[in-house]
Amino acid sequence: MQNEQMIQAINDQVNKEFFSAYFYLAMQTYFSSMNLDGFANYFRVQVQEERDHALGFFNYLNKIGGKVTLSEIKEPQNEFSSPQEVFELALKHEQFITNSIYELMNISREIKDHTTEIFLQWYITEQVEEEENMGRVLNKLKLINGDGAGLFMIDSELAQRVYVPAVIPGAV
Ligand code: OFO
Repeated sequence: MQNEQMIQAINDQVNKEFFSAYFYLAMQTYFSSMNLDGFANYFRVQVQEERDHALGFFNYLNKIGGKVTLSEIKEPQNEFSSPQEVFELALKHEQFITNSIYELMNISREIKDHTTEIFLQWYITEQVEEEENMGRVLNKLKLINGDGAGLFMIDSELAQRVYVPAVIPGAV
């Protein structure tokens, strides 16, 4: 696979995934500053997952002989007004990433790059989970509507999240 459009799109995706890690790191910092350690843990794990996603694209591009070009990672939003706002932004960002991966899939189909198409399947499945996870927490935050006791219950739940390294077929 040496299609320039595909290589460029995967390079862009490496940047987007590292930006995701950066964005979620800002969210982790916000929750740490509020002493909501469970929420901070949730985003700590999310940052690690995004790094895995980025390196998955990076490794895949290396493996197929495409040139990796690292570009500047833009500054993320660093100030947030509430936990609900954070999860609204996180869900919106995951929807953006899903669309971006769909676009990669569209390119691979157009150019009949079956190898990349198979590689992208893992990400497509992963995005269902990513949106679901963000959406689930967002719905709970809407339900408690700023109630302190409810917030601490969600915080305890999110403290349980554990990082499991991603094994991405085709990227190891
Ligand atoms: Fe949060 O998603 Fe990466 O790919």
